This record gives sequence, structure tokens and C-alpha cells, in this order.
Amino acid sequence: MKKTIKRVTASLTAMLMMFGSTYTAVGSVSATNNEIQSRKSYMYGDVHGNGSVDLNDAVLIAQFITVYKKGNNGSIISVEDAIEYKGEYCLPVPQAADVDGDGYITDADAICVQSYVIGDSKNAGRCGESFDIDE
Ligand SMILES: [Ca+2]
Repeated sequence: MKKTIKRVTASLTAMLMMFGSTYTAVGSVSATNNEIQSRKSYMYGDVHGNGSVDLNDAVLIAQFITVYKKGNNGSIISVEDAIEYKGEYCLPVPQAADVDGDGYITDADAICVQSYVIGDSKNAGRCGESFDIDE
């Protein structure tokens, strides 16, 4: 009888330990998944979000500025404005367009992207640097 109780206690302890460690593992896995789902990395200048900075990004920024200003009395465009804008030539990753870091999307940002593409890193602002967006 004593041996049986010892065995049951031992197996219960083992089960509790297994359950405990499984529970912990599940908890940490789901926390990691949440982090992956809630944060995504992008690159300044890569307004298409395709992983590279090229002239297409500079062209899209310029097109966006032209179209946005036409529809908004030529007003200056903040990054927040660009995030809300869903019209023609909207930027897939508007946060990536503020390459010079002044909080606005202007021709200067498109010029920074062009400079980056031709290898003029001195005038490329933070083009090519990565940043995260909470999603
Ligand atoms: Ca800017």
C-alpha cells in the first residue's frame, strides 16, 4: 500500500511538473507570436514595402505629393496625413517616406531617396535604415 501511494505521488508530481512546464512553454510561445504579429520591420525610403529602396520609391513619393496637394489645397503633408490617405498613389508604407525625419513628406524626401539610389549617402538622410511599426 505504501509503495502504491509513493508511485501515485511520484507520477502525480511528474504530471504536475510536465503540465507546469508545458503551460509555461505555451505561454512563452504565444507571447513570442504576439510580438511577431504586432511589430514589423521596414526601411526608410522603401515606401512600397518590398524590401529594397529604388527609384520606384522616389517616383511614388513624388506622385503621392503631387496628387495629395492637388486634393488638399497644396497643404504640407504630415506622416499622419499620409497614413490616413487612401486615394490615388497612396503610399503602402507612409512612415517610410519621411526619409529626412522632419515629420513631413516633401520633395526633399524624394530627393533623399534618389541620392541613396545613386550612392550619395551624404544626402540620403536615413534612407536604408530600418524601423519598426506596431501593428
Ligand atoms: Ca520629410
